[in-house]
Amino acid sequence: MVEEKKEAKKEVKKELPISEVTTCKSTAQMLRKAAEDGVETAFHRAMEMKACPIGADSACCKHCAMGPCRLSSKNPYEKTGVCGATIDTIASRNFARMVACGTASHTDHGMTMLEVFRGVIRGEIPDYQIKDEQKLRDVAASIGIEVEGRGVKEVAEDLYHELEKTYTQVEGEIPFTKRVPKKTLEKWRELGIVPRGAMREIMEIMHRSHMGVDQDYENMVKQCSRTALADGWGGAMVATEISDILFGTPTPVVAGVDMGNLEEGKVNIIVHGHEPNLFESIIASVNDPKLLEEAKAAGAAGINLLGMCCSGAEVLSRHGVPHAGNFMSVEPVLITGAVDAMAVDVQCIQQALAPLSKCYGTRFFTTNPRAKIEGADHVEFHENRPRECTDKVVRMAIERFKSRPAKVVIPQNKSLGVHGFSHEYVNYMLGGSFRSSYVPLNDNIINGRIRGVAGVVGCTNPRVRQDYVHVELVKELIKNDILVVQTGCSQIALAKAGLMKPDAAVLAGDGLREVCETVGMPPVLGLGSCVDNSRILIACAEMVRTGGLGESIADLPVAGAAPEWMSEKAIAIGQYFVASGVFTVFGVTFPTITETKFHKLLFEGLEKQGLGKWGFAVDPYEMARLMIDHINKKREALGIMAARERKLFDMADRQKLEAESA
Ligand code: XCC
Repeated sequence: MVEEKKEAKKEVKKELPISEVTTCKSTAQMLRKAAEDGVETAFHRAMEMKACPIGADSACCKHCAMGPCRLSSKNPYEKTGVCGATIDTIASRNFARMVACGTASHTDHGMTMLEVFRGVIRGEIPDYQIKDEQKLRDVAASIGIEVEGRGVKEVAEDLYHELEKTYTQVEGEIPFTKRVPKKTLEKWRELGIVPRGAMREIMEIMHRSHMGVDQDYENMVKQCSRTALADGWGGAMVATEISDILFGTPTPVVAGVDMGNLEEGKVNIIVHGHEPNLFESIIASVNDPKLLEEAKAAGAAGINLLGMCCSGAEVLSRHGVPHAGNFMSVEPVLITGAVDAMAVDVQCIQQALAPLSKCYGTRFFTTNPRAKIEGADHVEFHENRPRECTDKVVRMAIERFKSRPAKVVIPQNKSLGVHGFSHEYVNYMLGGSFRSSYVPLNDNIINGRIRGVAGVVGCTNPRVRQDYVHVELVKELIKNDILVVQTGCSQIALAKAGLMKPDAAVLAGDGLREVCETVGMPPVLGLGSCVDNSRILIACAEMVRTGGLGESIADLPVAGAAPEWMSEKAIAIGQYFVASGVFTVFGVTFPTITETKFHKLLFEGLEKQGLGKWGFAVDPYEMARLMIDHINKKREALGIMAARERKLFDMADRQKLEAESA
């Protein structure tokens, strides 16, 4: 092994208790191989590095050089920072910066999509086209743009200008607030939390969290909501809608998930990150006859393209491209030795991937000018000539295939499931093509077959057993007749567990099972990547608009969870769901101290203001109980609890009726 490869290896001190850190069979197998190969992963680093307890409670402040100041988690009001900042100021300021960073990540991603859209409609980017004209018209009409009798270009140009306001507008309300249910929007206006434009809100939150500015935690939380809403109903929603317009709105597709999708005899290429542009171009590259010929000449049976994390979840939904695993499986997949190249763009790319890929001779490429990694090869991706980058990645992968330096071990686990449930398809699926609507969903919630709907989303995290909380929580929810919608790494956890198949309906309660069997859908619906959480917001708005379940999102019998979260983006997502009116439960840890006023505002006060609220539980069954209790509480308030208790009309009822009428 060459010198630099040796450097990438670290001495692994303690033995990793593999069955305690993951329930993913492929990841476990690769962690055993890691021990043989003498390489380390985030699981090892998390075991060796205890999380900082003061940071975990958000009881430290490093916003100026009079500190950093540390307060006591046990006695949070005992002292203040040097400037006098209380625990509520410090924790709310830290929280605000997490929201700002998460929002910035999604909105910057959305802005890239919007720039590509502009380039496409102005003829500057010939490699992409508008694939879904109907979606273009629907999105435009939803924000008041005239579409009748107008050409695609005209509508697209107006849509571009309108959506640009999501970012640049300094006064007024961002465009997608037109999709928000009236009562929810009125509440936001009353509280002063309607976002003006993402750049303004992020700028303001950064200003307000500077030393000596906003030192009232309630005021700070308002700006957290305003900023987060500029993510969910702003940047993230733009990213989803523009991706659908350019690359096609997902419809259900059967696809495989897990490391068993790697193929030893083919050139294996993985794309990992978040922006679909790179992935769409690499799909074109791997299907290029010339490159396929080059792969064949190198002795390969073909080129095998897989996704990981969110860009993987997005193309899994949109095109049925196989998915190799979620966030905590990215290092383990390199340990297979089967990955010839990995191309990454932005977000959730662990720095450790660069040295680890060297250990296995995998060609590792960064592609985005925003996200370079020391030690990685940078092949810049330009939207107006995307194939320059992606053809090169494919060629480098073929080179590596020719002389694979490491032994290849591919875990033989592969789970087929149905993915790609956009909110448009849910509409069609439940209502049928002639009466597509959310009426059947609302009816089934009102009559109690479906108790409610839960969004289970988000990351995996080496501080908890990988996939375990996601899978157990979702099983418990569907058992209790709660329809589950999913995005991101959580969706991949459930896909590996086999719950994305229609026959998983046997695990659901009687009511949900009946609906799933009638429609032929799984009880767990995968919607795509993290920005596609915006599909859940739109579905909630549709449920309100359809009627019978209250007047605002806060009235709906719904709940959300990110059971194994780790990123600041997850906090932004959680805050926009809470501000939209949804009870949202997080696991792992939560950056507050329970006894503080700031904590009480997030976990109780916001609901009293008419919004949603935060919840916290580590145990999946406790988490499910919190969500079910909340959904029951909402059913009670809507006066539909009795319907749920009523016995459903079954075969015995029919026989009785027939006997009576005979
Ligand atoms: Fe996964 Fe999006 Fe979380 Fe990253 S943040 S770990 S869901 S890849 Ni969305």
